[in-house]
Amino acid sequence: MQLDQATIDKLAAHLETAELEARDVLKITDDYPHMDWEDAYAIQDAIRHRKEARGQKTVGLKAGLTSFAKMKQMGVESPVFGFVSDYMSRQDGSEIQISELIHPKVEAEICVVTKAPLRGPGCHVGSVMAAIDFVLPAVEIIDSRYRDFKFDLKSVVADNTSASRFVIGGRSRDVEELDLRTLGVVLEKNGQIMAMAAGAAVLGHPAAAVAMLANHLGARGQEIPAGTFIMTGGVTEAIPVQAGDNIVVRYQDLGSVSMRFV
Ligand code: 0L1
Ligand code: MG
Repeated sequence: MQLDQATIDKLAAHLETAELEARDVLKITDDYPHMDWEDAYAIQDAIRHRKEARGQKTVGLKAGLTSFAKMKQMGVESPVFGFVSDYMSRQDGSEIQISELIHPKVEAEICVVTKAPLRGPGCHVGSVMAAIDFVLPAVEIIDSRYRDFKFDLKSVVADNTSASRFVIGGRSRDVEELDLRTLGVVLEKNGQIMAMAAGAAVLGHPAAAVAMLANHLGARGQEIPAGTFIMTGGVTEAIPVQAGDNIVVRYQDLGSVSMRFV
């Protein structure tokens, strides 16, 4: 690690305050160019501890930048991992307040809930498939705290991978009933198709994102507990939204998820 605990805590407070006040900031590597991956995840952990200390529950884990479309859109080459909190959750079909956010974008995600713990190293698609309880669709609303979504990977990890809101909808299905690779997804904004993809857009198989997450946590002495909700990452590029926009995402075999931005 390159940063001391006081700096980690200061940067966590800086980024979380930007999130809660819906105010953009410059990427933190501008001031801390030597920070390393451990520092970045330590800042994210400190943000999580701040939320949990206030009584906000961590209700899921997320993989981000797992599709080639998203990597290309953001000019990066590897996935990142974060968490979602209870206050970020919104009901299917609900209104989402734009004034609480900076410059939100929506992502269509295939999500899973586990029924057995997963601990890396060595997790692979097979071990993940055996540990999935059920599959369900969600839309993630990302909202980087960095001005104009301009960041590098360490800055974005520190910023909890732009986590902001999420909407679970549709219907859950047993994983045996689905082919996660060919599962089609169509994202519409105001009735117009904006993007479409299949599950294989996520690292060849959405379960591969969960395996990467388990191996990432394993390297840090942690595991994915049974009963964890995991967002595997946007299947398409992220779509910007503004007040008045209606989003509907249709998932093959999993129903749809919708929301309106106000
Ligand atoms: O969930 C995601 O894919 C977001 C990863 C962070 C980068 C971004 O804000 O696009
Ligand atoms: Mg995402």
